[in-house]
Amino acid sequence: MHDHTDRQIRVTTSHWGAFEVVTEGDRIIKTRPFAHDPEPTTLPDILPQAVHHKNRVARPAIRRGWLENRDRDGRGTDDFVELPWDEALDIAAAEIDRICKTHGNEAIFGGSYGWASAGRFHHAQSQVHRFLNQIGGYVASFGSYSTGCAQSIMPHVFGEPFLSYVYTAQDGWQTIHDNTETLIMFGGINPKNSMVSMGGITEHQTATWFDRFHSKGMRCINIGPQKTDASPTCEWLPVTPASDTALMLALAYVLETEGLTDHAFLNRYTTGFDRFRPYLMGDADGQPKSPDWASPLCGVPAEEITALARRMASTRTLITVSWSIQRAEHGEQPYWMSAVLAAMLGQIGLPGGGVGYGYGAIGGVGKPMKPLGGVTFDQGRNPVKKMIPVARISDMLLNPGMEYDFNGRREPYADIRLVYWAGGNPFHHHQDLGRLDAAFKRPETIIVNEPWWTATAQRADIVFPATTPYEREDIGRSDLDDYLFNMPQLIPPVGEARNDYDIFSGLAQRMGIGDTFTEGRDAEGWLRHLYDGYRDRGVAMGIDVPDFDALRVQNWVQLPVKSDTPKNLFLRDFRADPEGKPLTTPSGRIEIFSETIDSFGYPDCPGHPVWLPPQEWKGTATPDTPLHLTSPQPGDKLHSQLECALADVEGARPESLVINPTDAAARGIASGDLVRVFNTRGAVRARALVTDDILTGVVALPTGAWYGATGDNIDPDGNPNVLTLDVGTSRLGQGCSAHTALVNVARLE
Ligand SMILES: Nc1nc2c(c(=O)[nH]1)N[C@H]1C(S)=C(S)[C@@H](COP(=O)(O)OP(=O)(O)OC[C@H]3O[C@@H](n4cnc5c(=O)[nH]c(N)nc54)[C@H](O)[C@@H]3O)O[C@H]1N2
Ligand SMILES: Nc1nc2c(c(=O)[nH]1)N[C@H]1C(S)=C(S)[C@@H](COP(=O)(O)OP(=O)(O)OC[C@H]3O[C@@H](n4cnc5c(=O)[nH]c(N)nc54)[C@H](O)[C@@H]3O)O[C@H]1N2
Ligand SMILES: [Mo]
Repeated sequence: MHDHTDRQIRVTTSHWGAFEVVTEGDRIIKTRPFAHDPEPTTLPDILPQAVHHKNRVARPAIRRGWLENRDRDGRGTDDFVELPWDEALDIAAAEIDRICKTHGNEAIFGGSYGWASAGRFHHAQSQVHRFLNQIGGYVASFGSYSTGCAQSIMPHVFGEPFLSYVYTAQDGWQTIHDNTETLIMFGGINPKNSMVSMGGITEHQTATWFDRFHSKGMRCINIGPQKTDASPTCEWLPVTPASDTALMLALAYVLETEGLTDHAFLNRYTTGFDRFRPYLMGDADGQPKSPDWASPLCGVPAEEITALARRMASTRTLITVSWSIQRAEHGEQPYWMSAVLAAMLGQIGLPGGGVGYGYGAIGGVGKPMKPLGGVTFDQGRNPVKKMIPVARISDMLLNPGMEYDFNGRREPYADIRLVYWAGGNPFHHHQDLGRLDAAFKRPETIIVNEPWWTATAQRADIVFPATTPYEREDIGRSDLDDYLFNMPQLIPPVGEARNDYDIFSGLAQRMGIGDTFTEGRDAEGWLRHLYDGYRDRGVAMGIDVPDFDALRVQNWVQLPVKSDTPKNLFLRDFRADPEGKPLTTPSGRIEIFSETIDSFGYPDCPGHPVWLPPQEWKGTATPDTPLHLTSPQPGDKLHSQLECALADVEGARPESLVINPTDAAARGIASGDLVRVFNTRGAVRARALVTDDILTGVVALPTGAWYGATGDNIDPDGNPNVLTLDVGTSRLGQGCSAHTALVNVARLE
C-alpha cells in the first residue's frame, strides 16, 4: 500500500504478534496494531528507535586485545577494531579450524540459547547449529531457561515429553470455560506474559477469556506473591515464594484425612501412593503435612487451606502451574506435587479438570490448532554427544573436567576453548552475572552474531553484525497460531549487517564446506524450498495454503486450523482406557512414586515429592538479606530485546522494583525513589514502585535491563541477574534457579 512515493505500510510478525510497519525509504517510521488482533500489545512501539539505534553493530569487529595477543582478560572492557567482512570471516574461519584441529569439536560450545527472532528460516539457533554440525559438531545444551527443570522431571511422572504435553495435549480455553468451576493458579496466569508466544501469536485473547470466566462465575484463584500475576477479576491468595509444595501437601493432607481422596482413581491410574502416603501423614518422619504445619511456611491461614481443599474436591477443578515456580531451587517438587494433588482429586483426563502447565506463560497455550508441522531449516546431526543442561554454562566454563549429575547420568564437563553464540543474550538470561563474567574469561575465543552491542557482544572477541527481521525476507508461522506470514524485507540491512545465513555461508565456504551448508541455494532459494514443503503438507491435509508468490503479494493469510480439541489428549485417552492406552512411564501409569528417580539416590530429589525449601527464601532470611527477590519477565518487552531504545526514554531506567508499603516504610522509601538492591553477589540500582499488590517480604524486579555493571558488579539499570543464585534446581533437573535469591533494599540519596 503506497501513501506517497516512498512510504509503505506492510505487516510483519514477531514473538509478540503481528503488527503493521510504516517505512519511508530506508527507515522504519512507526508501527501500528494489526487490525485482526483483538488485544494488540504495545511492545513494537519502540521498534523504529531500536532498529536505527546508534547501538547497532555497524561492521564486523574484533576485540583489540584478542587481535593483538589473544588476551582473554579484556573481555568487557577492551575496545574493538572494525574490519572488512572478508578479513573478519577469514580470521574467524581460521580460528574455528584451529580449535577443531587442536582440541577437537568437543572444545566448541554452540548451545547458543536464546529467543532471537520469529522468522522460520533466519532462525539463528538453526543456522548456528547447522553450521557447527557440518564442521564436526559441538557441545550442545539441553532444555530451556523457561522449563528446563520441568522437562526433566515431568516425563518421569506422565511419560510424555513435557513440551508435547504443554503444547498439544492440554485443554483449550473453550473447554475450560465450559467445564471448569474452580481454577487454581499457582504462580498466576499472567496477562503480560500471554502477549508473547514463540514463533508468533496473532489474536491475543487471554484477557477476553478471563472476562468470560468471570461472567460465568468461575472461581479463579491466583496463588502467589503478586496480585498482578492474574487478571484483575481473579481472587488473590498471597503465598510466600518457594512454599507452593508445602501448600499443595497440606491440600493433599486435607483430602486424605477428610475422605476426599479419589482412591478408585489412584488405584486404577497411578502407582506409588502407598509409598507417598506415610510421608504425607507424617508416619515416615513424625511430621504430618497438615494445614497447621504448612500455614507458617506458606503464609495461608490453616482454615483457608482446609476450605480450599474442600472446594477443590467438590467442584470441577483445574490446577494450573506457572513455569516460574520450577525456575527455582527444588523446582521439581511443586511440579511433581501438583500432579499428585490432581491425581488425588481424581479429575485428570476430565474436560476442564486435572492439572495444566504454562497457561499464560506463553499466549499460545490453550489455543488448540490442527498441526501442520513447521517450516524448519534442517540442522543436521551433531556428531558430538556431549552436552550440558542449558543453565550449567558457568559451571562448565569454570570447571572443565568436573563431574556433575543430571537426571541419572554422571559425566565430566567438556573443556571448552571456543564459544559461538547467535540469537541469545546470556548476559541477560543467566543467573549470577558476576560469576558468568568470570566464566566468560576462560575460553580462548568467543564469537557472537548480534544486531546490537549487548553485554554479550561486548564480551566477545569477534562480533558479526546480524540483520534484524525487518532487514530480510522470511516466513512467519507457529503451530500454536492460525496465521501464516510472508515477513517482507522492509528496509535494507542497517550498516554492514548480514543475515546469519550469509555469515555462516561465508565461514562454511572458507572451511571447505560451502556447498554442504548452502546446498547451492541463496536465502530466497531456501525460503521457496522450505515453504513449498510446508505448503505440500498443508494441501495434503486439505488445507488451502497459497503458493510462495501469492503469499508474497498477500503478505499474510489466516489458515483454517483452529480446533476445539487438541490433537493428543493422551491423559483423556488414558482415562478412558488405561490398559489399552497406557502412559509411557515404566509402570504405564502416573508415577506418584518413581522407582527410576528413587534409584538415582539424589537427596535433593527423592522417589516421591517432598517439601524441600531452597537455600534462599523467607525461611533462611537474615537481617542482611531479609527480602525474597523474584525476577519475572518484563511487561514492556521480550526479555532484553529492543532494550537500548527503551532505556533512552526519560525516567525509564533504572528498572522498577515492586515493593510492599511495609517494607518500603521500614526503609524510608517512597514510590519513585532510587534504591539500591543488593546481596553478597552484587548490587543494582532500581526505582521503587510501592504497592499493596505484592506480599510483604518479597520484592520483584523484572528481567531485561542490559547488564552494565563494571568491576565492582554494581549494575546501574537494574538487571536482576546480578543478584540471582546460579545453582541447578537439583541433580535431577539442573534447571535455572532464577527465583531463588534473598536481597536487601536501601534508599539511595
Ligand atoms: N532472573 C531471571 N532470569 C531469567 C528469567 C527469569 O524469569 N528470571 N527467564 C529466563 C527465560 S524463561 C528465558 S527464555 C531467557 C531469555 O533469554 P534470551 O533468549 O537470551 O533473551 P533475548 O533478549 O530474547 O535474547 C535474544 C538475543 O538475540 C538477538 N537477536 C534477535 N534477532 C536476531 C537475529 O536474527 N540474529 C542474531 N544473531 N541475533 C538476534 C537479540 O538482539 C537478543 O540480544 O531468560 C532467562 N533468564
Ligand atoms: N511480555 C513478556 N511476556 C513473556 C516474556 C517476556 O519477556 N515478556 N517471556 C516469555 C518466556 S520466554 C517465558 S518462559 C514465559 C515465562 O512465564 P512465567 O514463568 O509464568 O512468568 P514469570 O513472569 O517469570 O513469573 C510469573 C510470576 O510467578 C510468580 N512467582 C515467582 N516465584 C514464585 C513462587 O515460588 N510461587 C508462586 N506461586 N509464584 C511465584 C511471580 O510473582 C511472577 O510474577 O513468559 C513469556 N512471556
Ligand atoms: Mo523462557
